[in-house]
Amino acid sequence: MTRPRLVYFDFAGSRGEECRIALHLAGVDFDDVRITDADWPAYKPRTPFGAMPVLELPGQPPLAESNAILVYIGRQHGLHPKDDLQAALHEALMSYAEELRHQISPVLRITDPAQKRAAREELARTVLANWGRQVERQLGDSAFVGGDQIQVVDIKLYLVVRWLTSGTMDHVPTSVLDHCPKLLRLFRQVGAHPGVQAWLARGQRPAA
Ligand SMILES: N[C@@H](CCC(=O)N[C@@H](CS)C(=O)NCC(=O)O)C(=O)O
Repeated sequence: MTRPRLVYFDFAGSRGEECRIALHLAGVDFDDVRITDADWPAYKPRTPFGAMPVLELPGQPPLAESNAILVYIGRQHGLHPKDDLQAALHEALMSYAEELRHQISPVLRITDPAQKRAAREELARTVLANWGRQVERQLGDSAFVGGDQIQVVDIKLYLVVRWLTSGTMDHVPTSVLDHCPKLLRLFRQVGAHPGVQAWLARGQRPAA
């Protein structure tokens, strides 16, 4: 291996996509390795914690956990605050985004149509609405969390907001974060960022 490899499912969303976008914005020449469902059981035991994304760096142990990967990329390439407290504040938001994903996952596994509808409507009304409200309280008037420069925290929030508001989660209305104008503005700013646009224009398989 001569250059970094970012390993994730062939899916243009969630934790893997946020790491790919961060690497792209950082200008890192990396191998975008897509693991198929068929190949996943063989690769899984080689990952640190049995999950992806994983960042493989030449001559180094594999790095797992999306937030650790994002912070590492951010620190190396000026996409994360240098000030320790500012960095910790960004990392708190990133952890809060991961907490949300862990709350959503069990609801997405419900298959019975009536139970699924009820659970997702309840999720939108309670967990998702509250998550947006709490994040909104942390945001200021600038385009991004840390001011007018995009950083890894913004990429993480962008992916989560895109997922929640995309309409791909049945019974979760696209208006679920309409009470969070600052968060929606950040989402639009990240989506309009030239580096993010350039990544999205590569024609990745669209996904929330
Ligand atoms: N906390 C981890 C969660 C990783 C995770 O759950 N990854 C999912 C994909 S988004 C996965 O690998 N699922 C397959 C499996 O667990 O077998 C992170 O932030 O990277």
